[in-house]
Amino acid sequence: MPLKTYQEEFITFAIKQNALRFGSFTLKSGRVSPFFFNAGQFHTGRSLSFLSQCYAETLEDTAIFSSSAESNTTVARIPLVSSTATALYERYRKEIPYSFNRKEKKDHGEGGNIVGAPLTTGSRVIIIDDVITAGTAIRESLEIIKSHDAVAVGIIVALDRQERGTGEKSAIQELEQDYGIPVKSIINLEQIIEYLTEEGGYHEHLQKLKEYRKIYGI
Ligand code: OMP
Repeated sequence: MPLKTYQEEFITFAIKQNALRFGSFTLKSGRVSPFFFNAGQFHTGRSLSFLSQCYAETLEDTAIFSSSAESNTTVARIPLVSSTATALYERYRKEIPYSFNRKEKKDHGEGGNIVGAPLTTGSRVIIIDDVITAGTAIRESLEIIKSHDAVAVGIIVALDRQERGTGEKSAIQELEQDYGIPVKSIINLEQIIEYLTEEGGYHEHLQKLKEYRKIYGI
């Protein structure tokens, strides 16, 4: 599938912001990767606004919204959700409650570890996160949602690295199979490879990405 304009712009911008880097990086899974995506590099108002527009456009592109009630809540481990909820309203006039979980449970004030819209029994949740590699981080979010008796209806990440999960299938296929929900991404590794091929000047990186894909890809 050819890259959509926002996907091409996303890769260009991510490289410019140093969010998408090429080199040698040890991942959480222990795999040594020739590329790394660091969403923390979108750390200015302009770049965060751009990133959230891309999440919003990806969400709008999927069937997740149309198959769900208007009362979706978004949740993530980092406050990417607040900016995406803003972008969804500004661009599409969709008013979506959002929440995220803090790492440590607060034992004063209102207490608890969910900030923002409460996760109540039956609330429908879309997870927004940065990257899926083996799927461990996303599974933690899914467990949090389950522990509140809420229902995850979809997952959106910035980058799908298209790697194997714990078995022979991709991490995303495993998630879709285990939880029965769609997983979408702004971009994936295949699209980065396609972009780099077209841009030229990335010959060496391209070779390494393809070698890596042979070992850990699906
Ligand atoms: P999994 O839990 O294996 O799916 O890895 C995803 C997490 O790894 C992300 O939420 C990040 O914390 C981190 N990560 C990145 O941020 N960017 C990458 O390109 C790769 C990873 C990673 O360590 O796999």
